[in-house]
Amino acid sequence: MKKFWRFMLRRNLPSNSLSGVSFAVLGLGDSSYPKFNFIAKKLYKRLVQLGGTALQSLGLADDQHELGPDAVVDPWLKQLWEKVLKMYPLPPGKEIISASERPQSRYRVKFVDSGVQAANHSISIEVDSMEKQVKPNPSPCRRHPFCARLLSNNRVTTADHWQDVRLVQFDIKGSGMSHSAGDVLMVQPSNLADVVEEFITFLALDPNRTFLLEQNDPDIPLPYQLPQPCTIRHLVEHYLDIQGVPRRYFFELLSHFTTSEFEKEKLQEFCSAEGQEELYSYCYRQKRTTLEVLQDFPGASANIPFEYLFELIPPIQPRAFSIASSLMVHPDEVQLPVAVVNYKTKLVKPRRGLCSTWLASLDCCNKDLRVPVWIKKGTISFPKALDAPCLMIGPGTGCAPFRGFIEERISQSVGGCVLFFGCSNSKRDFFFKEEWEPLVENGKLQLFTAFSRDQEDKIYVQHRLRENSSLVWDLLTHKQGWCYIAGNSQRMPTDVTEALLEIFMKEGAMDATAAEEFLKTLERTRHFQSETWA
Ligand code: 2AM
Repeated sequence: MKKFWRFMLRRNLPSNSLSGVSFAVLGLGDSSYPKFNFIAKKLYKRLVQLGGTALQSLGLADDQHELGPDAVVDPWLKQLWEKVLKMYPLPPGKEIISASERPQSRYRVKFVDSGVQAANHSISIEVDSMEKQVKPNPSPCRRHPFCARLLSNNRVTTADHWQDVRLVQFDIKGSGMSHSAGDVLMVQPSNLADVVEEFITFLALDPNRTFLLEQNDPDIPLPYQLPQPCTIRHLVEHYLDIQGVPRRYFFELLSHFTTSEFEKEKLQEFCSAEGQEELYSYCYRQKRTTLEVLQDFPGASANIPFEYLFELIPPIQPRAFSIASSLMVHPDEVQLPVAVVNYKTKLVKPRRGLCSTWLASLDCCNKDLRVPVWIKKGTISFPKALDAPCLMIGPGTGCAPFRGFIEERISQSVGGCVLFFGCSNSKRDFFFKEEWEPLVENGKLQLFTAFSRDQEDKIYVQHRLRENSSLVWDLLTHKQGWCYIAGNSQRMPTDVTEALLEIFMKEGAMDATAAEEFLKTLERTRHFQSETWA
C-alpha cells in the first residue's frame, strides 16, 4: 500500500493520468478513531484529482455501526455489481452463482495419523520448530516471529481494583530485534486452554489426530502459520479464532451444514437483509463467540466437514501493544502494560479479551513457554533533538509509549518530559508511581495526575491540562515543544483535543478557526501526534 500511495502522490503525474479509468473506493473504518476512514477519503480524492471516474460515491463502512460494517458494505457492493454488470454484461447463458450453493473449501485434509510424527504435542516442541524457522531470518516478522520467553506478567493494580492490569515482560535476547520509544510489539496469541477443551469436546474432535493440508486451488497458498503435518490440538489452540465474534458469512456457510429445518431457517434469516437487526441482537450486541454460536446450532455443528473449519473460522490475528520500556534501561527486554479485557454483557459468561487474558494466564515459571512476537514501527515518533520539550498525555495504559520515552531521556540525562497521566485511584491503579515520583522529586519529570474516581466528580487529564493552560501554551509555542496523546480511542482523544483547542483560544487569544488552524499546523509538522486504540 505504501508503495502504491507513494506512486499516487508523485507530483509529476499529469492531472489526466487516470482519464478513462473507472474506480470505486470502499473504506473499512472505525469511527471511534479521530480520523475515520482517512485513507479511503484521501485515496478517493486523489483518484478524482488524477482524472479517474468514480463509479459511485465513496463507501465509508464503520465498525461502530450497530449492525456492523456490513450495513454499509452490502448496499455499496450491490450497487457496484449492478454498475459493473451493466458495463460488462455476462456472456449469454452465464449467470451469477447464487449464494444458496455451498462453496468449495480452499483446502483438502488428509489424515496421516499412522506412522507420521505429530508436529507438536507440547508447547516446547512447537517452540523448537518455530525457532528453527526464525534462525535464518535476521528480523522477526509476522511470518517468522521470535519466540520470546515470558519473564513476568505481574498484576500492577491492587487486588481490590476493578481492573486487572499486568506488566508483561519478555526476554528478547538473541532475537536481533531492537526498538525505540513509540514502537509497537506485535503478539501472536493462542486460545485459552479451557476454550480449546470446550471446542474440541463439543465438536467431538480427537485432538491427537494429525493431518496434512493440501491446496484445492493452486492460487490459494496453504496457511503459513501451520506446521505440516499438524495436530488438531495445535490447529484449535494456535490457529482458529474460536473466541472471536463471527462475521455474517459464518452464518451463511453454517446454514449449509445443518439438518434441522429450524436451524436452517434461523441461519438464513441472519444472512438476509431483513434479518440484520435480529443478527445484531443475537450476536453482535452480546459479543457472542464462534464457539457459543456453534453450541446454539448443534445440528449444523455436528455436520461440519473438517476442512470447512478453515472456511468458517478465521485465523487468530496478532495484537499490537505500545512498548513501555527502553533498551537503554532494560536491555534485551520488552515491557508492556496490558489491561486484561473482561466485561459483562447480557450473556452469563463474561467476555474476555483473547490476547490480554491469554497473556495473564501464562505461567512464567514454565521455562519452555514462548510467545511469538515481532516489532513494528509505531505511528508515534519522538523528536530527535534531545532538548526538545515533550508534552505527553496518556491516561491508563496510554502512558506506555511515554514511559519508554521517559526512560530513554532519563538514561541520557536529559529532561524536558511533561506527562499528564490519569487513572481511577491514586492507590489502586497508579502503576508507575514508584518509578515516576522519585523522578519528579529530582526535577527530571514534570508530572500531572488526574485520579478520576478519588472524589465525587470525575477529574480527567483534560481538566489538568486546562488548569495548566499557560504551561501548555508556553511549551507548544515559545519552546517549540511536541505534543502527544495516547490511549483508549473511545472519547478521550476527542475530549483532550477539545481542551487543547480551548487552551489555544484562551492563551493565544484566537478564535475557534485560528485554534483549529494552529492545531493543524502542529499536526503537519508532527508536533502533534496521537496513537489511540479501541
Ligand atoms: P473513568 O474510567 O473513571 O471514567 C484511564 O482509563 C483513565 O482515563 C481513567 O481514570 C478513566 O476514567 C479516564 N477516562 C475515561 N474517559 C475519559 C475521557 N473521555 N477523557 C479522559 N480520560 C478519561
